[in-house]
Amino acid sequence: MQDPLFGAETPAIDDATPAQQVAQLRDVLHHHAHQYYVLDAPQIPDAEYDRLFKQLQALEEAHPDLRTPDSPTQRVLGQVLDGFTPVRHAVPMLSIRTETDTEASGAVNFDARVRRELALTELDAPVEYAAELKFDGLAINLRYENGALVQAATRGDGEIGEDVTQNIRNIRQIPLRLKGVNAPVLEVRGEVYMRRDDFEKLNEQQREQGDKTFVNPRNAAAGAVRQLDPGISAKRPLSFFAYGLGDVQGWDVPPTHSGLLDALQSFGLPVSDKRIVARGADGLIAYHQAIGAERDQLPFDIDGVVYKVNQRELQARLGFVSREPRWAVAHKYPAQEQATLIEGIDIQVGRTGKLTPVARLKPVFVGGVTVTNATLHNLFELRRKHVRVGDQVIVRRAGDVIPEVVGIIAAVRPQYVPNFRMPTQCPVCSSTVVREPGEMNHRCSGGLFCAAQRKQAILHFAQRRALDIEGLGEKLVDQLVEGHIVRTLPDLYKLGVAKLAQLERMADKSAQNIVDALEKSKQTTLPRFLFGLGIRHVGETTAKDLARHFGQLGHKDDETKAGIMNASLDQLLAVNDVGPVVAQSIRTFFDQPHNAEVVEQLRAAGVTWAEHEPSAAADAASLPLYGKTFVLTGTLPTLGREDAKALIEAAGGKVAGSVSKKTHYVIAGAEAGSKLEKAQSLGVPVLDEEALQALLRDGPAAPDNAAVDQPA
Ligand code: 5U1
Repeated sequence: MQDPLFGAETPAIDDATPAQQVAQLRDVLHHHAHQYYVLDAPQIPDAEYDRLFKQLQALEEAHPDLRTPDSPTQRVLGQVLDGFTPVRHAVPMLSIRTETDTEASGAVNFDARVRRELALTELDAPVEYAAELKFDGLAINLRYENGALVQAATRGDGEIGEDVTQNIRNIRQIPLRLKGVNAPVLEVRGEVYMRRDDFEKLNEQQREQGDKTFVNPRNAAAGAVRQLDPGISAKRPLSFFAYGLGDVQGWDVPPTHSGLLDALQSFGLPVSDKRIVARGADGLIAYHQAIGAERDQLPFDIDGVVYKVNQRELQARLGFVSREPRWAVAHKYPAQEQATLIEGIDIQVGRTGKLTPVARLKPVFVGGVTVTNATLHNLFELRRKHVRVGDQVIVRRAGDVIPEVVGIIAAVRPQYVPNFRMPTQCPVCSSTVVREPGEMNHRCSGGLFCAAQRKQAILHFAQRRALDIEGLGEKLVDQLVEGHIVRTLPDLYKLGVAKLAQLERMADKSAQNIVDALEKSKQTTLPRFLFGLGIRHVGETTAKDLARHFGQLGHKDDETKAGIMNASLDQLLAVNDVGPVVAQSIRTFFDQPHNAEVVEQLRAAGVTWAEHEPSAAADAASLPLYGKTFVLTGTLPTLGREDAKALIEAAGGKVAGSVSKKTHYVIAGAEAGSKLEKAQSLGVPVLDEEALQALLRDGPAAPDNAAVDQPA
C-alpha cells in the first residue's frame, strides 16, 4: 500500500475499528487541506479529497459519538446568531506603536529608542530584529486546547472581544488541529485578511448581482468575520497569517520571535515567508525599502512592516508603555486611500465598447503615486455610491489595480448638483449607446467604427503578450487612428517609414524601428494571434486551450485557425474550460464578416505562426520539453518571469504555480522562497537560469534527468 498521506490510493482502513478509521481519515484530510490551502502544493486531485471527505462524513453519520469539533467535516456548520458572545482575553491583546514617518528615519528612530532603553552604547553590537509584514486585516486570537481549535475571538477593546469561532472555522487555511503540539493551551494571534484577487472577484460578483460592493479588502474581511450568518461568511474568501501568541500553558516558547514564527509554521499555521531577521537600523531600512518596492506586487494589502526585538529576554527588559510594547513598531508606507475632490465625471470607451464613468480628481498622492482619475465602474455603481461632481470622496489605489472611488464623505456635500446621467450617444463616435437587458454596463454600438474601440483594439493587438509590436504605444496609436491612417488591424502592416516619419515627433530612425517591429511581429504563435484579436472573454489561457485543442484534432497551421473560426458551439464547448458564454462570444466574433476578413487580411499581410507551434499534438510531442512541468521562483539573472514562461511553453513545457511531486523542475533565481524549500524537500530537481537555457537548447539529458545538478 502507498503511504496514505501521499498516495492517491485509498488508505487501507477497512480492517480498522470505526474510531481508527475516523482518526486516520482526519489525519489524511488535515494533511491535504494544509498542502492545498497553506502550502499551495496539492498532492491529490480535488475529487480524491472529496471522496475521502465523504467517507469520513458517512462514518461520522453512522457513529455520531465519534464526531468532534476539530473534524474537517465540522467547518461549514453553525447557525445564524442574534449577536456575538463576549470573550474575555486570557492575556490582553495589545496594540502596536505606529511609526508614521514613512522614510528611513522611521526605522532609525525606533532602533535608537530601543538602544537607549536597553542602555546600549556605540560599542555594543547592533540589535537583532525580526521583521515581518503589517497585514491590513482584522486581528484574531485562536485558542487551541490540547492541539484542537476551541475558540476564535476578535480583538475588541483588547480586554474583551467577540466569539467568532463559527466564522473562523470556515477559513480553510486555519488548522482545526495543530500538528506536533498538544499543549493544554496555546493561543495564536494573527490577522484575518482578504487577498486582492479574492476581493476583486467578490466585488465583481456583487456588482453583477447589483449588490453593495465593499470599500476595501480590510472592510470585506472584517464584515465577513463579524457576519452573524455563517453561511454568508463562508462565501467570503478569507485568509490568515499568524504573528504572535496569547495565553500559553504547557509549551516552551522559543527564545526568539523568529523561532516562534518558525514553530507556528511547523504546527501547520500560515506564516508569511516575507519575514527576515535584520541587524540594526540598516537591516530594518533595507527591509522597509525592499518590501516597499514589492508592495504593489503582493497578493494582499499591507500598510507597513513590523519590527520586533528578536530576543524575548530583551523584549521582557523593554516592557510596555500603556497598551503598546516598547519592543515593537509598525513602520508605515504611504496610505492606499486618500480623500480628494471630484472635479468632473468623464466617459471612457473601452475595447469592447463598454462605457466607463471615470472620476476626474483633484490630484492626490495615494499608494505611492499621484492619481488624477479613478474608475466609477458603471452607472449603477456610481448611483449606489451617490457620487456627484463636487463631492469629497475617498480614492483607493492598491497594487496594480486601477484607482477607484470607494465612497463619498457625505458630510461635505456642497449645494444641489444634478445626478450624473449616462450619454445616449457614444462621446467618441456618436453611435447609439445601448444596455442589454440584465446587463449592468452601457456599450457603444459602433464596433470598430468607433475610434476609441479601434485604438484599444490596436493597443491590445500590439501588446507584449499578443503580437508584441515594440514602440506601438498609446500616443502613436492616437495619431494613427485620429489621422485616419489606420482603420483596421491589417492597416498596420501597410505602414511604411515615409508615412510614419510624417507624424509629429517621429524621427526617421524611430519610424524605421516601428516598421522593423511590425515586420518582426509577423512571426508569432497561434495563441498570441487569437488573444490579440480581442475576442470578448478570450484571454491568453483560453487562446492557448483553443490552439491546443484544435491542433490536437490533427489540423496544422491554417487548418487549425480555420477549425476554430468555423467551429460550432458544440465543438467549442468541447474545449477545456470553454463554457457557453465564451463559446458564444467566439462564434459571434467570427460570424461577423468583417472580423473574418481581418483575419484573412492579416494572414495575407504575412502574419504567420511557426509550424512547430505546440498546437498540433504530433508537433508538441516532438518538442524538447513536451510533458514537463516547471515552477518558477525568485528572480532570474536575465530572463523576466514572462519571458522564461514563454520560452518553456514554446519548447512544449508547462509552467505551474506551485510545487508538487508532479513537478519536473523548479527554476530558481535570487531570493527564491518557499517553493525552493518545497522542491528540495520533495527531491524535485532545481535549476538555475543557465541550466534552463541548456535544457531549452538540448532537452532533458536522460529520461531520469540524472545529469541535472541539484544545488546544495
Ligand atoms: N505582523 C504583525 N502584525 N502585528 C500587529 N505583528 C504584529 N504584532 C502586533 C500587532 C498589533 O502586536 C504585538 C506587537 C503585540
